[in-house]
Amino acid sequence: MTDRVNDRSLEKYRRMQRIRQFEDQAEAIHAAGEIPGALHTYAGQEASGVGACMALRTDDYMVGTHRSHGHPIAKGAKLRPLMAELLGKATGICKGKGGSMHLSDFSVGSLGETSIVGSGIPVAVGAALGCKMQGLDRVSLCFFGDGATNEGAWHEGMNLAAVWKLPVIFLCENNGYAVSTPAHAALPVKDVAERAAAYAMPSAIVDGQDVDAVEIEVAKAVERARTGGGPTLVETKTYRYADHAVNMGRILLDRGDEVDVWRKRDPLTLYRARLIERGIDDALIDAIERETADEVADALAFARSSPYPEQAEAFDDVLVDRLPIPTHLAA
Ligand SMILES: Cc1ncc(C[n+]2csc(CCOP(=O)(O)OP(=O)(O)O)c2C)c(N)n1
Ligand SMILES: [Mg+2]
Repeated sequence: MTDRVNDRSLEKYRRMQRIRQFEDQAEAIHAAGEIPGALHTYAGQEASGVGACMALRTDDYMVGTHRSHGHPIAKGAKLRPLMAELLGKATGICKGKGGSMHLSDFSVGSLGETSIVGSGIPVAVGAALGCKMQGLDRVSLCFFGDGATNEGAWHEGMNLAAVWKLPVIFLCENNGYAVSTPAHAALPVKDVAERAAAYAMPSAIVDGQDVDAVEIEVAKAVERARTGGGPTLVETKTYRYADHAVNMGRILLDRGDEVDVWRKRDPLTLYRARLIERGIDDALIDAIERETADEVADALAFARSSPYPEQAEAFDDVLVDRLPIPTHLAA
């Protein structure tokens, strides 16, 4: 195994660790009342986000969902501004105005997340249209859940991207549920991937707990998009460990022993074993885990010590600057 392959594998492990430890920390401080609002964690789904983002270039676009702390981290975003945003601080990536469900980090191509299920799809398709019109070879990857594929905006976006052969990767993270509704109760098809046929779009189903498998499948879709072949729908079969949103009191759903079953195929445990199989030293992997813990602790200390935004800034950056009023309309 060459050093380059090992470096890449370790980077995937590092990004998955970052997400897991960031989420564990976020859940703990949310329980302690340090984070306002709802918090949807991504623990369990790390291989899906990291595998997909490792197949992208930094200047490619990425759009997330309400469950998207992991997506910008997977794309290489720094932790300090993300954690500060969760705490609503002025140093946050959206200056404290976005919070957990509206992280965006343009420095890594992350166009943001949205709490309206399915509303990221037109944004990703629009970004892809922009790339095509400007003759750029950037692609646009859109994450969404199984539930989002029942939204009208999803079907409209799929259709338009297919008709105009736009460079989009539709990445469905099928975790089996939309809040407490099992996917089988809301979808007439067994696999979301089947829906691609309605738009004459290629599709693939991949093990969402296997970071390498996800990267390989998404890389094919990226290549197709970049070379003018149009969009692809990739479905990752994955699982979220926590409730739909954490620390919300009464659990609305009894998942039996399902969580334990999925934990046996934890993406980090699986990948650690694969790295060792490839001859990577245990100590190197342990060091990554320790370094990540330091990074997350540093991000939290930074967030805690940062100021809240000034009241006077409440309307800054929320809308475009006020447009000049045409003279014939001015009083
Ligand atoms: C348009 C819209 N409908 C309903 C909701 C309430 N809601 C928030 S998340 C969610 C479930 C989404 O499920 P899925 O797309 O599978 O994503 P997951 O939470 O499983 O990651 C729903 C119904 C919403 N935020 N927006
Ligand atoms: Mg879901």
